[in-house]
Amino acid sequence: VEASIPEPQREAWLRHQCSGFKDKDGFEREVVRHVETTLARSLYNCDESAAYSACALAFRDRLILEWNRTQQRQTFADSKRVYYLSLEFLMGRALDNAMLNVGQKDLAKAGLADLGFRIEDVIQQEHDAALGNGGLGRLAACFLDSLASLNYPAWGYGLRYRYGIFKQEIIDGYQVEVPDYWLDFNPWEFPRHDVTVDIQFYGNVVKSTDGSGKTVCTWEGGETVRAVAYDVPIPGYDTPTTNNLRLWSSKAASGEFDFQKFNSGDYESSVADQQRAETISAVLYPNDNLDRGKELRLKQQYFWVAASLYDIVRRFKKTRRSWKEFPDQVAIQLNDTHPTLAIVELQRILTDLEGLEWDEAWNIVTHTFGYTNHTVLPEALEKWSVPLIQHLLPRHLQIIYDINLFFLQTVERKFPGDRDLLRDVSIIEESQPKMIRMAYLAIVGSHKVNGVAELHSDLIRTTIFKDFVRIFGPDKFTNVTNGITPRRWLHQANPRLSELIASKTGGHEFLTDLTVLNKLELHINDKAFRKEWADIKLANKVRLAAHIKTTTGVTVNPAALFDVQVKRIHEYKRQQMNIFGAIHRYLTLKAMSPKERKKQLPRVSIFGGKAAPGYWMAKQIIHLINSVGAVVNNDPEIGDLLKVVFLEDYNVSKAEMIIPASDISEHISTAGTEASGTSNMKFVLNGGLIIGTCDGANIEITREISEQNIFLFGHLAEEVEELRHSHVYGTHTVDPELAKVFDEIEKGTFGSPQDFAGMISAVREHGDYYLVSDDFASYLETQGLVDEAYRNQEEWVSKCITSVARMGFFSSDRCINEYAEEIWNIEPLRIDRGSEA
Ligand code: F55
Repeated sequence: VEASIPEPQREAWLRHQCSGFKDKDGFEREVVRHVETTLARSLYNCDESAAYSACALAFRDRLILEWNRTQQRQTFADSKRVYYLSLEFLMGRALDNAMLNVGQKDLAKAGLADLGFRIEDVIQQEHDAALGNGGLGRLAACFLDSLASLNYPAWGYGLRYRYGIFKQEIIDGYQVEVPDYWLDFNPWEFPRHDVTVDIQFYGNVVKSTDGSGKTVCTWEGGETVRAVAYDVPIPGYDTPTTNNLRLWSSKAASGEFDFQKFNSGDYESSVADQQRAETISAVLYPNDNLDRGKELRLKQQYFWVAASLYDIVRRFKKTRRSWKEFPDQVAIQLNDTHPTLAIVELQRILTDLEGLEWDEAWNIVTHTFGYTNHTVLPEALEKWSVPLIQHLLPRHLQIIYDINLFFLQTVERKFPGDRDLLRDVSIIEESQPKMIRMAYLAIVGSHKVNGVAELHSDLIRTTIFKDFVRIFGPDKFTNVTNGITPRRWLHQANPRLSELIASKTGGHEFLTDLTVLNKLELHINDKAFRKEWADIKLANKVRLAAHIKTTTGVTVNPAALFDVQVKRIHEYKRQQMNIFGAIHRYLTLKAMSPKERKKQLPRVSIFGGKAAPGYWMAKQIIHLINSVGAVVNNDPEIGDLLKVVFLEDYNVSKAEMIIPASDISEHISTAGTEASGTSNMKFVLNGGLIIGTCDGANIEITREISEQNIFLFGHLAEEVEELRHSHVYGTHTVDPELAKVFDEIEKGTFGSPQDFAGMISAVREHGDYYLVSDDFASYLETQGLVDEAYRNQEEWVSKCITSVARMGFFSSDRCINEYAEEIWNIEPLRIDRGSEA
């Protein structure tokens, strides 16, 4: 490639190649240059927001150079790439991460100080990129960080939503949703107006015969929407590798609006066409673990999948290899079933457009895809109605029927005459209307299916997908336990702890090999170290206390035990049990004599999380938390002994502040319902302990850190089904301590009891599906153990240090290496440092 450029031109290019800044002076020069030219401001009107913009642009310039080099090198090496398809990437802020990953935060801190700014304030100016709901979207973001940090050739593909997850405001104790318009100034994305794909919808299928007598299907008519690529650089930590996240934005295929219609006076319909096109990438659906089957959501899925596959196939074609080599060059991972149409779309490209035979095409397809399942909750398993797919994607429906036909034929050959089995595993559910079971389609079209924690992977093998294990054999189903990136969730979120750990483990190696943390155990008896550890936790709590004060007006005592539950609000995650527990604590304190009360341990009960806008029960839970807070926080008899606060608008950047300030965090889902959980890992890594059920990754955390260091309670997954049955058939009474809590709510202590009647009747009248009553006694007892343990601060700090030392397993680097070896079959590709470094 290089040899084809004439020497004099090459020389001129190389001579003028920009190299980004090299030192503090160079950084300051770049910041000032961006303030004065790019932003058209000056020393006299450079506020923190302008300082952020200029600083981001200076780092962006640096990233671009390494990004370009990475992409050139990966193309030249022609090695296998992995494509991570996810409808959600919950990235959070980029600047701090970019500064740390390229290793120049200290330099930037000093440079900004010279210019009159505090780096913390500058970082805070950035708006979170919040293109996700919760764990699934954040996992995708951690994976991108690990893929780049481990030098894997990898691309993410997603949608460029104009509105990410809504901003949550709490008004009079209720959640109010406000649109999250985040694109006003986004220096981290690069529009690629030359990279577009036209995507077809609706229309009909025409059958014809080609010269050789073969039937050919063509998808004709309908409407077209244009996908435009926006690229986001993903820097690896301590490596020049900078991967690409490509997000698609929708617009009218005819350009701004249809000029023919416009000129002929049909203004309204030309504008309507444009708006309909732009609607596709307008907004992220705010449901987590719930499928609602809306047409626009299906359009989003196909739009994104078709554009991504076109792009991947286009890149493959440039290598001029034969189709059968496709799976040697391309691995595609499906983040849940949301991108499952990719399987159908690739089969369509290979057969209808490229003329391959069905079997050859299908062989390529199944060797390309891997599918990750994130839930066993029935309401979260995607199904699309056959009439809807027929209408929107008529050719895809035919292909799905063919995939199903051939699949059921292999089942019939393996298990002759088993009609029940055929019905149970059919991709088409014979309901009214018929539904397409997307998880089944994803399994049939992939070579590997994985769950996200051991218990979860066992559960999918033995329950929802058990028939497929019989059909395909056990090797197709595997486990890859989730992980988190220690760069963001330790180094960035908790810089002081990161430095302390570095000082005890011989540098920052733990950030690229988290198992190095085990060296901390050698220092467990070092007094000064333990003191420093405790001081850092206290400082993090002081910072959170200040945030609580400014955002809620509530004063909390940083010496109190901080008890945190921050995650999406969902009945299965059981925030209702937590707040019932807090009410119980309040009643217990109220019943005590002042003397007895004095002996109690002060606690701050901290909640945060968004409810899906249409999830009425989740909103009721938020309202109850705020109503309890309003009473408890103003009760002079209680004082510091109990505070209950709900933190508004929980997001990634708030998580970075809240998690390091936790003493105990709650991961209390009904056993068998939380696939993994990842915040559990973040809390322990930041020196907090957890109270939790035997669910998801809590079990593996226990295995690693030992039972001594975690507060487990509640029934086990294998007991859940029987307990639920016992509720329905009558013998069930509410736990007496929980009954007292319900009585108090019904007395009106926390406001109008009607407001909370739904939450109570879910337990008392509607079968207590999530086993709140069954686990309540065990929960209270274990909370008592937490109080007791916290009183012994020396022991407590030991538990925290020991736990952190044993968390090495939960790095997303370990997790990505497992995917790379077991599922993708890809190797790292090192990028040389540019001449300047
Ligand atoms: C979003 C949209 C739909 Cl239609 C379905 C699910 C979701 C979603 O947000 N799911 C989600 O966040 N799942 C979580 O994935 C995490 C990463 O694997 C797990 O840790 C967590 O247990 C699981 O609930």
